[in-house]
Amino acid sequence: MAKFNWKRLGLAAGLSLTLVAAGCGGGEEEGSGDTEGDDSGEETADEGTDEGAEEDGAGEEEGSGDSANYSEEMDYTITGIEPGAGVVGAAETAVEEYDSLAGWDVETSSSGAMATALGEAIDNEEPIAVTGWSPHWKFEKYDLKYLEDPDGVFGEAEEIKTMVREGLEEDMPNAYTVLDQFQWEESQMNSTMLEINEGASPEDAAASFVEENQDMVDSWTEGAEEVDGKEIELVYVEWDTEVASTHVVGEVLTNLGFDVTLTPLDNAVMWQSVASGDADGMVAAWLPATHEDLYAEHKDSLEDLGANLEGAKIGLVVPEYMDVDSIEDLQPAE
Ligand code: PBE
Repeated sequence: MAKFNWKRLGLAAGLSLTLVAAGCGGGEEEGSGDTEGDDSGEETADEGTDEGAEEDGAGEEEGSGDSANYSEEMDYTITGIEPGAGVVGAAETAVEEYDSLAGWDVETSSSGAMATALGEAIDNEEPIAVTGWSPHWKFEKYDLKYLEDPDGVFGEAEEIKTMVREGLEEDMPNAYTVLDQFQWEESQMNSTMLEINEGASPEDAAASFVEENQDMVDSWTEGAEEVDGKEIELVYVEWDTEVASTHVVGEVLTNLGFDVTLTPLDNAVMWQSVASGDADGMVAAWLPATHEDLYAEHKDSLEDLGANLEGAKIGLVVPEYMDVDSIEDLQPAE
């Protein structure tokens, strides 16, 4: 809880600083315009133009100065997440492929630590580049942008897919039906993630999603019958997206009478456990690019139940206030 309150405070502080800054700028311009405007009407028009030009000039100078220092200020470091994540692997490939990232490091930690670092950087209007993905609540909470990736290292649009172990259809046809029919939209996943980010437990956020979206949930359970305490295990990684989706599916299965276990694992272990049949399924497969290698390794021992969400994306994400648009705008350490 403390973490979330702190973030909200931080965001509020960031916003008020921006407003104060904007207010000051506007005040000064108006002031000087008014004073000079008293001298002559004609001049006012000219000065208006000059003023505009000066403003632009100042803006550019500031911008290029910042952008020259961004990479150094960031210590030539991309703020990553869990070591096994596809987006971290892609960032490492980007460091190898882009001249602009020569000598950079991809620092790994956790999705939570990345989010904290991002929030802190934004509070201080400092530059930061994170391994990002969407859907994600960070785009609702902050003004962020993906850096252009002209070499296509981070792939194009991704789907999040559902994978189950072989034999699930025979053993647990009702769970199979639900997993096969589970599919939702970015906005729904976003609102669930945001609720969790704002302090709700994943269980509570999932329960309220199910309560508020009964028609959609009915379309997932259509044709599935209630069971009496049959055990099922879903595996996931503690990425915000997967925490949300896995708990929503877990809630639906619980309501059908299943005894549900949700187990957080590392990415590679998650794939392995479904492929080996240790776990029953997962809703966390990012394809075609993010988990391409893991899919290639395990696809013959899994059943692919198709997309549960379309229009996902990964890439390097920076705050809007950074005057860079492309990975190529960054600067090598060497
Ligand atoms: N992610 C979220 C994962 C997939 C889901 C983008 C952090 C990854 O990079 O493997």
